Amino acid sequence: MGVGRGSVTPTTSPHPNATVFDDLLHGIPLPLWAIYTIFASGGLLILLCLLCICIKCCCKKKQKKKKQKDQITMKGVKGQTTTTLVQPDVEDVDYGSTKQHRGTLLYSLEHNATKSELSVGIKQANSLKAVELGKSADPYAKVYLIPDKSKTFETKVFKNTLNPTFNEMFTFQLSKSKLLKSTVVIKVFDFNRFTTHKIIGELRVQLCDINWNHVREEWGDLEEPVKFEEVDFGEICFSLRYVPTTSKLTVVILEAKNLKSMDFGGSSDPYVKVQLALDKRKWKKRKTSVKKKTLNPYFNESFTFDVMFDQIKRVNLVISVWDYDTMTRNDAIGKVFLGCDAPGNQLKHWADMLSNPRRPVVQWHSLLSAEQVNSTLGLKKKIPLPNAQLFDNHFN
Ligand SMILES: *[C@@H]1O[C@H](CO)[C@@H](O)[C@H](O)[C@H]1NC(C)=O
Ligand SMILES: *[C@@H]1O[C@H](CO)[C@@H](O)[C@H](O)[C@H]1NC(C)=O
Ligand SMILES: *[C@@H]1O[C@H](CO)[C@@H](O)[C@H](O)[C@H]1NC(C)=O
Ligand SMILES: [Ca+2]
Repeated sequence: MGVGRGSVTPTTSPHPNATVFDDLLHGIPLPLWAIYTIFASGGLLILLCLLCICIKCCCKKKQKKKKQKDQITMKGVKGQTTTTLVQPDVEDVDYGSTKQHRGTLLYSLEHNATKSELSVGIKQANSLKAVELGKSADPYAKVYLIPDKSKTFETKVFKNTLNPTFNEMFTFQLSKSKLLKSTVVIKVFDFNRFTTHKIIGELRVQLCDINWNHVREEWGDLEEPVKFEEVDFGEICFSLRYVPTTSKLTVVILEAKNLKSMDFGGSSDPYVKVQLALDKRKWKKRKTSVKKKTLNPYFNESFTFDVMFDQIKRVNLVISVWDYDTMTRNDAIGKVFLGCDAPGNQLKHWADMLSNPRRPVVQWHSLLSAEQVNSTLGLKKKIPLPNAQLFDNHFN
């Protein structure tokens, strides 16, 4: 066997025109191994080129796909595409999903059958979504039951966090039979002094599915809120101002919106009562004018009360919206109360007023049912005064 030829031929001879090829090769004034090497490198080069082209093509395809996906999600966010127009392939499903992460909530549920009491614990939330501009939120949670929505509770407001620790417990009176037909609704909102509070997400737990032998405590995902069940009694905006040196408490009733309609024809004739209680006894009372046939009245009416500095901590301010009726008794549309023992948002407004003396502090409030506020507040009869005349002169 020759050194050059013998060792190379076996690997290249499968060529059908081997003899012609061999003759050709012999005509070239180069050693055989060099020619084979040249051909081999040429082949390798071509292969490499082909590979490059292939990869490039694939990349372009992928980029195109990605672009398409970006467009889909952006359109989805704006709500301009219907899902029927978009048929994602299997690998796209996760990417193109419009389901947004709103955060998780740790809650607990417990029912005491002897006392007919349902306790709902709102423990903490994690990785809440920032729904307003900026990267944070001022979250608080609201909890109520459906179908009986007569009672709504609120946690305190937490400033500037997406991971609040609420640790609050709320109790509903509920028999076992009603329990099985009820659903707990927990909503997490982002507090905002000047507008309606944006909802971050909500959690619904059907109570028929639960084993009541144990306390249930678990994390749940906050979901997109159910639209049709929003605002119950309406919202009201007012400002509070306390000047300790002059002992003046000023309440400006600004406006209300989305009030519940109380009259035929889907409207109401709202007016607002501003009431003060001292040590849970009815004390002073004023009211705004009546706005005819509207669910979004604008008042801008101011009321000033004398409240001594040593009394301000024992005072409750009750704001109630009523529907004026000519023929029948006026009905309460909704109520809120403020004071040092008030819940959530209402306590916040009161505390902000006290910590900013002389400055008016404006805030929106969701109205609650009159029954709930009556029973939580538990006001007693009017303060008996030895001299009614003196009372009138002094305070009105
Ligand atoms: C229910 O409440 C009653 C009265 O307070 C108490 O004695 C009982 O232990 C409670 N039951 C449960 C399961 O917690
Ligand atoms: C609200 O009332 C105040 C005092 O009466 C007045 O100065 C102000 O201009 C009113 N605001 C509006 C928007 O009407
Ligand atoms: C709430 O209490 C007020 C006065 O205490 C009473 O006039 C009103 O009827 C009560 N409203 C309801 C719905 O219980
Ligand atoms: Ca009316």
